[in-house]
Amino acid sequence: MSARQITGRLVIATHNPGKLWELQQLLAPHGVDAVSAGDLGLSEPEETETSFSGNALLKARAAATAANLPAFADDSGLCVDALGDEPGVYSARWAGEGRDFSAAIRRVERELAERGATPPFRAHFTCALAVVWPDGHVEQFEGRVDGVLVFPPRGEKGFGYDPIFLPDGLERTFGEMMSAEKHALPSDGSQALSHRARAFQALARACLA
Ligand code: ITT
Repeated sequence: MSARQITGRLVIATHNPGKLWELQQLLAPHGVDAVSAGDLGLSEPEETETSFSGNALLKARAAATAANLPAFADDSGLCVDALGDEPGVYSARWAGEGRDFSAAIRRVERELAERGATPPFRAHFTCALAVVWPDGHVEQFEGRVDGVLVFPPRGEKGFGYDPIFLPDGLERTFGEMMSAEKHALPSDGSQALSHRARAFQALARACLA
C-alpha cells in the first residue's frame, strides 16, 4: 500500500530550535506550509517512551490532536557503543533543564573515562520521524549515521552533540560543518550525510511530491 501524501499545512512538532531549522530547510523545496509547535503555542509532551520511534509518534500524535492538523515530529539522539548506547533517548535530558550541551558533552567524556573506554569511541546518531494525521493515520521513518566521538569538542556550528561527532569517512565534525552540508540532500539521489537527512530522504520518497 502506498504511503499517505503530505499536502497543505503541517505542524513541525519540535521545541528544539536547531532541529526546527534543519527540518524547515529539508521541507522548504517541497512547498509544504510548515508551522512550528511553538508558533501555535502547543505544549511539549513528556517523552515517556523508551524508543526513538515511540517518542516521535507520541510527539506527533499530541500535536496533531492539539492543532487538528497533520503533524511531523523528530525524536533523535546520540548512542555511544561503550556506554551501552546511552545517552540514546535521554540525549536531551543529559543536558539538564537548562539544555546545557557543554555539560552533556562533559558527561559523555566523564562516563567514557569511568568505564575505562579507549578511543576510537564508536557512536551513531539516530533519527526517527513520525507524521500523524488528525484521523490517526501514521507514517514513520528512521535514519542513522555512524562515526566516532572526538575530545575536545571541535566547531561552533550545529547544535547538541555536533561538536564531538565525526562521521565515518570525513575529517570535520558536525560542529565544523555548515548546516547545509550536514543535512544536504544529494540531487543524484545518493545517501545524505546526517541521520535526520537520511530519515527525511525516506519520508520524502514516500510522502512528498
Ligand atoms: P523536541 O523533543 O521538542 O523535538 P528535544 O531537543 O527534546 O526537542 P529529543 O528529545 O529528540 O529532542 O532529543 C534529542 C537530543 O539529541 C537533542 O536535544 C540533541 O541534543 C541531540 N541531537 C539530536 N540530533 C542531533 C544532531 O543532529 N546534532 C546534534 N545533536 C543532536
